[in-house]
Amino acid sequence: MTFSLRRSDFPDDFIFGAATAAYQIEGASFGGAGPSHWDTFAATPGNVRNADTGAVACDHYHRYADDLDLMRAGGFDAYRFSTSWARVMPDGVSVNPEGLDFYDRLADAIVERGLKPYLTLYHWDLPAALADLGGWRNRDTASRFADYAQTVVARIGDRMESVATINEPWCVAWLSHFLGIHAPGMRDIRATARAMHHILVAHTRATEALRAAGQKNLGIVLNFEHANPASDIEEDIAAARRQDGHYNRWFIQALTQKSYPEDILEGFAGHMPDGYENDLDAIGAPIDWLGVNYYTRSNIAHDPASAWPSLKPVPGPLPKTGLGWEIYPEGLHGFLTRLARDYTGETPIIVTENGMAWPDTIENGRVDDSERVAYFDAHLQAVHRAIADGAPVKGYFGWSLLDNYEWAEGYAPRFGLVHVDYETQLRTPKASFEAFRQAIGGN
Ligand code: IFM
Repeated sequence: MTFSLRRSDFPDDFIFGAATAAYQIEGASFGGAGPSHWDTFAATPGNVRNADTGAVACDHYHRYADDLDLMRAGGFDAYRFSTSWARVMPDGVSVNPEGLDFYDRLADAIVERGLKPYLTLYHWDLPAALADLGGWRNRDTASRFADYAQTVVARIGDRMESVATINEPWCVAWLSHFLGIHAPGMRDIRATARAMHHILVAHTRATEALRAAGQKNLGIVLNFEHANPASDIEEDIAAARRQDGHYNRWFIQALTQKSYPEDILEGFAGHMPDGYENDLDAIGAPIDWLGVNYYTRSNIAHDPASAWPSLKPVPGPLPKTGLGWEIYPEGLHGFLTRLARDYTGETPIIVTENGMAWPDTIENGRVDDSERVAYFDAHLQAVHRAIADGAPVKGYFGWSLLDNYEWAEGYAPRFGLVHVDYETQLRTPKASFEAFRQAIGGN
């Protein structure tokens, strides 16, 4: 099982990598980490499938060296990882030296293997002490985030190829405060409107602080999901447009055009924080690169029975991943070209996550994940087409290096290029890992 494209089909400086995130792999119970809102969310009945938690996860805290050896064996150029705020600052404010020491060792280990480190500062593990103060509803969290960002970068920034502030603001704000699916599990439009803005203030404050400290190559990672109208009736088309607005347009428009989409502001009327307009100029300061996470599309129907945005996702006809997500590589090509055309121009774009869950089985020590090989193949072709069409795409990271903690879905969905046996912590590279190795020239 191989990909149809190889490294030589992409530009010479194109980066191939794999990505992970701290809470999903490290083991939050190790190394003096404080409680995060994911620990408390997972400890509450009904929030996470099987009541799974990130306490041990893939035990990457102790096994990082072996995991990075796998990255090198796969022939990857770069490793995207995140630091845990709750590990670095257990109470959200004061530093845990053990936590910083861990990331110092990790940074060295990445570089020693010839990998470029792509750091993400916030991949959702908000210290519970800050959640107590209102979390992302509280504007002050943005300033605390800037302090944390400076602390991490002061210690490991010298070895980082690039730094992203926030992973997937839509998940931090909408999925977590409107749909209630992720921590803190709220379903409240006012909380959502505030989180949708404060997360960008956090990005801005951190970027300003890191630029002042001389850190280079700063970006942010947004997730995009193609919003497909469930039918060609006018109401469904308008509903899909609203879905596109809060999901795909809100953050990128603020970051590149210093404004929020009018149609979504109307929905948030009365709930945005006072004076939010005064932040937009700073929010729109240039970034050095944009990270794009892409997985699927949604089919959106008008739902007259529900409050704004009066829409609901309905099942679509395309083949699906193990999580029931439609496989739609055209959407990745669509976003890469649309972003460059409408928003980011020549600013480099990096596909920072792309991958699929599948109920893999291990037989005779092998995982033949041919469905995942086909998924990656189709999406790499979409990236290749986008580059040919002029989009400045500079890299592609598969999600994920390891099977890991898939948030509210617990450990059931497997996204890894490498299978993890959670009883023994044995790692087994899958056929998709081998397909990458062959395509990009690992050992
Ligand atoms: O596992 C997540 C990751 O943490 C953020 N992006 C999407 C992935 C798959 O759901």
